[in-house]
Amino acid sequence: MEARKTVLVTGGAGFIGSHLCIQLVQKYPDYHIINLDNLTYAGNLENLKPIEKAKNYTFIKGDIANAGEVDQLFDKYEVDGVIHLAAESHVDRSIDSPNEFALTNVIGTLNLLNAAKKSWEGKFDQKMFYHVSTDEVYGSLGDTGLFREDTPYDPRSPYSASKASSDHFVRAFYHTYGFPILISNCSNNYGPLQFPEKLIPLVINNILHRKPLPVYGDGTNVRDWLYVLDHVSAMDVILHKGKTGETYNIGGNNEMKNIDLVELLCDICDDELGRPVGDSRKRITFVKDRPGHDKRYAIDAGKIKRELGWEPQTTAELGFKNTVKWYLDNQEWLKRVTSGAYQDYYKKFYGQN
Ligand code: NAD
Ligand code: TDX
Repeated sequence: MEARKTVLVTGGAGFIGSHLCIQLVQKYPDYHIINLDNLTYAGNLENLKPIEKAKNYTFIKGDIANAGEVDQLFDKYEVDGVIHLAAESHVDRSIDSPNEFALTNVIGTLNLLNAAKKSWEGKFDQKMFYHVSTDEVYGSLGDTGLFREDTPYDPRSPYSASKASSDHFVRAFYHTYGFPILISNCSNNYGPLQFPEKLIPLVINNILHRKPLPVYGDGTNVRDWLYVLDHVSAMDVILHKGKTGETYNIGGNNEMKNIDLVELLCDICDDELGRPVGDSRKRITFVKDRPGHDKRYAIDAGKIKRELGWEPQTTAELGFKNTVKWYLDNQEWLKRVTSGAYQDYYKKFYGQN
C-alpha cells in the first residue's frame, strides 16, 4: 500500500482493533483511518482516547451484519484497504449463542467482501482486503506438532467454525473474482484493554477482588500467547508487505499450560499488590470443562519470519508483567467495563446498542 490511503479498520473499538487503530493513526499521519464498529459489549470507545481527536481518524458506529450500512460506507469513502477484525470473539459465548457468531463473523464478512468488490471493480490492483483470523480454525493439537499455513481446517467450536467459514469466503473471493486478499491466523493475544471475559484479564480481576480463579478441566490445555502489540506490528507488516492471496500464521513461540499461566499471574499480582507469597494461588478452582475444549494450539510462524521478516519482540516475562501492571493501574477501567456503565453511556449517546 502506498501513502495517502484510506484504510478501513473494522472492530477497531475492541481489544486488538483499538491497539491497531492507535498504532496506524500515530504511525501513518498520511493515512485516513476509518474505524467501523458496532460497539457491542466488547467495543469501548474509551480505549481510543489517545486518537479520538486526530485529524486522520474517523469513527463510524455501524453493523457489518447490515449490508445497507456497509454499502453506504463504501459509497461515501474511497476505501483503499480494509483490515477486518470485527467479530464475536469469545468461545464460551459462541457455545451459548452460535447464531450471533454466524451473523457477524460470516454474514458480516460477506457483506464487507461484497461492498468492497463492488466499489473496487476495475481497480483491484490498487486495493487490499486483509482478513484477521485465528489459529482456532486449525482445530486442536495433541502433545506435539504445530499449525502451519497448509494445516487442514478442523474448527471445533461455533466460534472457530464461524471464523473458518469467513476465511473460506475471503479465499473464495480471491480465487473466483481475483479479489485482492490477505489472511493471517494468530494465536492467543494478551495485553492491556482486553475484555475481562477472557482468561488473563478475568483472572487478574478476580485476584484483585479475592474471588475464585476458575480453571477449566484439569488446567493442562495449552495456548500460545502473543503480546497484542506484537500482533499489531505483524498486521502492519502483512498489510504493507504481504503477497496478495497469501496466508500468514502469527504466533508468540510462547506455549503455556493454563494452570501454569494462572499460577504465574497469581505470583506477579501478589508481588505487585504486596500480598504474601502464595496467597492468590489458594483461590485457584478447577471448574467444569468447556464443552469441546481444544487441547492445544501452537503456531509455526516460520513463514512470516522468512518472507516478511517479522517475529515477536516482547518476551513473556516482560509482556505478562506489563499486562498485570496495566490492569492493576487501571482498576477504574476494569470497574467500568465490568459494571456495564459504559454500555449505558452508549445507549444514551447513540439511542440504542
Ligand atoms: P473483541 O471482541 O475485543 O472486539 C471485537 C470488536 O468487534 C468489538 O469492538 C465489537 O464492538 C466489534 N463488533 C462485533 N460485532 C460487530 C458488528 N456486527 N459490526 C461491527 N462491529 C462489531 O475481539 P478481539 O479479541 O479484539 O479480536 C479481534 C479480531 O481478531 C477477531 O476477528 C478475532 O477473531 C481475531 N483474533 C483474536 C485473537 C485474540 O486472542 N483475541 C487471536 C486471533 C485472532
Ligand atoms: O475462566 C476461564 N478459565 C479457563 O480455564 C476462561 C475464560 C478460560 N479458560 C481457558 C480456556 C482456554 O483454554 O483458558 C484458555 C484461554 O481461554 P480464552 O481467554 O477464552 O481464549 P481462547 O478460548 O483460547 O480463545 C482466544 O484466543 C483465540 C480468543 O478469545 C479468540 O478470539 C482467539 O481467536
